[in-house]
Amino acid sequence: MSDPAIHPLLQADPERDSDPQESAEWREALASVLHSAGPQRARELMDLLAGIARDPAVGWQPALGTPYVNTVPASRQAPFPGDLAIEERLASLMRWNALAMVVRANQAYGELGGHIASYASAADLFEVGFNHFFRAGGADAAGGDLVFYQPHSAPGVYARAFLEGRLSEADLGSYRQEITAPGRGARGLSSYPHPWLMPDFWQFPTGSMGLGPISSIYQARFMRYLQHRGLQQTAGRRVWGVFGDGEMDEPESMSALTLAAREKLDNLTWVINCNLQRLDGPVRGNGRIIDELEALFAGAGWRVIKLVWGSDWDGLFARDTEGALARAFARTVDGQFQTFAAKDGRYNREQFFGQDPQLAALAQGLTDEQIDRLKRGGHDLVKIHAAYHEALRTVGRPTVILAQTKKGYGMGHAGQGRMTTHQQKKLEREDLIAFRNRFDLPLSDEQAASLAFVRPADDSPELRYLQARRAALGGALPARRGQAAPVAVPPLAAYAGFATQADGKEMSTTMAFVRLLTTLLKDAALGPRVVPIVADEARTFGMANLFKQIGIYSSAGQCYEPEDIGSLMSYREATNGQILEEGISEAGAISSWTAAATSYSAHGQAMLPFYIYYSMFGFQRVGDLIWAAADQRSRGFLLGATAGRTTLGGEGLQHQDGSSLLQAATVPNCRAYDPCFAGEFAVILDHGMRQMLERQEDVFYYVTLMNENYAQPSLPAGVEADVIQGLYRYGTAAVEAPAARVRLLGSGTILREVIAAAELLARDWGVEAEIWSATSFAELARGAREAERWNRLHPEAEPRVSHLLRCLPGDTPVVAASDYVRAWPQLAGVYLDAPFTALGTDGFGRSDTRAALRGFFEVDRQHIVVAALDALRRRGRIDPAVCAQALQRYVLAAEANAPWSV
Ligand SMILES: Cc1ncc(C[n+]2csc(CCOP(=O)(O)OP(=O)(O)O)c2C)c(N)n1
Repeated sequence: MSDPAIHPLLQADPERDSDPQESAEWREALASVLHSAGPQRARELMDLLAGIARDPAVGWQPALGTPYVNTVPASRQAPFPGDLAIEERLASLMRWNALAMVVRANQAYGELGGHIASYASAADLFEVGFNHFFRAGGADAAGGDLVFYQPHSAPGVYARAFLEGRLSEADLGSYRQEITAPGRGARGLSSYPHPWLMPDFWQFPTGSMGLGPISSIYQARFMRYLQHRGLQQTAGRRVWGVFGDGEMDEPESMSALTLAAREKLDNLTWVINCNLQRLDGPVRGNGRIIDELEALFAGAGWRVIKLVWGSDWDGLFARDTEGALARAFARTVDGQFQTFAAKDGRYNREQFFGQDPQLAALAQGLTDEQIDRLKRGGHDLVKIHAAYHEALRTVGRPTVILAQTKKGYGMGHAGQGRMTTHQQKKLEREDLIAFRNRFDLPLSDEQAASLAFVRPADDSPELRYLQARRAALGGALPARRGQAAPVAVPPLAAYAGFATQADGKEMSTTMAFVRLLTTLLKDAALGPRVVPIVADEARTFGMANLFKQIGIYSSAGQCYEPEDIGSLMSYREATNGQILEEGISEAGAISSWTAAATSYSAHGQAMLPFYIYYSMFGFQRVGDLIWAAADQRSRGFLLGATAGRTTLGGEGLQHQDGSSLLQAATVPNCRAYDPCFAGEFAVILDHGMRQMLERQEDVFYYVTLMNENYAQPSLPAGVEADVIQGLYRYGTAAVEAPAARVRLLGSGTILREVIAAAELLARDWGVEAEIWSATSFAELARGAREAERWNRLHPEAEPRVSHLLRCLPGDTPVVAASDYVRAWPQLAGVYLDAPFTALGTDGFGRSDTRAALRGFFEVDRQHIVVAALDALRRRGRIDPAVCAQALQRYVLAAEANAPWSV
């Protein structure tokens, strides 16, 4: 047999062998097939036997694991095409500069933080990618690979950009100092990948563990979507993700693995940096994370390539005819492997190779120093290249490379394999000099101790090599583009007349949305760019007719006759289908949305995604993914349907949302609206589309939609700009010689209660009420706080008046009511000069009718009247007796407990 990796497989486990003689015969038979006919024939026979053995009578289940050795054996390894010596020197320089920037920043300001050990373990994995695999799009940034970088390795990526001449020494000296850097003429380097903070550099924000992995899967799938829909040629481009082994514990990391396999995403390659440690300690101290991940990924349908041992081990494996190494690995858990990483060669000789005589014999002839330097797979450029090369040849499946590394590699006693290494950011003089020696860096003792950055001359062999490699791969990475060709938006009047001039027609705002969407889909320019996304709720929102009309995207087309084939709304899957139906995965749906919403940047192709979902399962459920989408400068619409705590009558406390708008308001580039009427919605949609597609502003919209049917009035003329600013005057319930005046604000469905309350105030109490539709308390607050700040900074200038105060000047009491918590209207209320009362749905939801719920939460018309009268009483504008009468009249017995009490 020529293939050393096969030997250990052929050894029987003596402890579990009930008939060693028979086992030996089978083993030899297989060995003989391998010798004479080769591995392909061996696989055929194994398939045959496995088929028989899976018969229930035998009950055999294949183990998903393979021995703890490299999947690509030395004999089948692709030759390394680069200059190994130069690449190793370059990697050493990057390790040093990355370390120096973190240590320097922390010497200057101990509070800045930063990480050395993660990149120290990942440097070689990155470098092989950069030198041989990660393709940039060149001038056409849309053409390259998409690479997700492990966030804590950002210093290494900066260190490379420094050698490439993309960042200066002053920039490296401004790591984690984005605010003060420009004052020094430098560019601040963000802690982790942030497209918002470094917009021409980072593409994908990966700092929150788990979000990079799931996003990368949906990015790879979205590339296929673009291709299948005929929008862009994406074949040949890949998505790479370099992630941590600890990060794989995040539910998001794992939740879409089967989707990637189902969709046959062979354009996706993950490299998992298995340094066996996370922040606190070992990822699986008592097990082996590589084995666990192998079973997980293999079970999910991925190609798994284990990259466990470096080339130095090849000779040991070749000599190990008895399989002693494989057996020793099988006995060794990660906690112990970590200790081996932290200890020196002598310890490893005694404790690992000293386990049995066969192992000891293998180590004979190796010095302690050589044992110390035995590389793990993820530190061997040749082996890494072989694994990546193999991944690229995989057809029909995504690939994961499980690369074993040492955390803090090369940090010596100061960090390698240490429990505390993740947060290590200070190194003593001796440690720095030891690092210099370890990587043979061209630095004097003093230069090492003073953390001098190293950059060879531009015409040095190293830098010429570095630049040539990147030039061959299309240019520098990471690189992000911020613009795409604009897309024309049809005029509002052309498609939204039914909403803006509704003239009392009954419909819900959800129905209005679906009708608007359906029309936009037919627009020649915009239509193909629209990406409707649902998480198994299209029927809930009345979108089932779109199934047939535009089809559900499926890379496999439709391999069955749908049960409802004759129907107008037949469930139609198609390769060029337009709807992304993500099933019950909000995390998946929002990741799809983000991929479409950033297509203008990642693919130079602007798209317009609409993800419609139960509003409760958005910001609350996947808020961190939305935050990442915001950081990624997404453009698109999120639609919180069945919104509000009292519009979704019977559903109760898990479905009824009273806070999504508030959460949306905390996202800087999110525009959050709560329209009551279809016409308002249409205006917001029009404005948003123009802002994102024509003016290319990096904002996205969160808009609530209701499923309650009611009469839709026509939009008053000329209020469009006010709708966008968050407030317009809907009307006044006029009274001749009023007893007092009040202003009522309503948002979403509760505006209708406000309108009714104004009529009651006029009819029953002689109070005149202005009615204001508050389409967005968040936008009102945005305008108000900007004016407030400007005025504070310009005390002697003519003061600016916000839209809020222009609409609501003076001290007429204001009462605002919504289907959300009081904090939503209070966002704006604090900027008023007038007394302000907020009504809302604070507390847990309940199941009951809408009317009962609105009464319970005290946001119905009667409670609004009482609140308005009370506001007037507090200002001495009406008699307290009037309030008491009102309570009696509307039978509003004071409840013992407030609705929010628990
Ligand atoms: C959602 C989230 N939770 C926690 C953290 C804090 N955190 C940062 S790195 C890290 C450990 C990472 O371990 P691993 O993925 O194994 O990567 P390594 O640094 O070991 O290469 C943790 C817990 C985070 N960034 N995001």
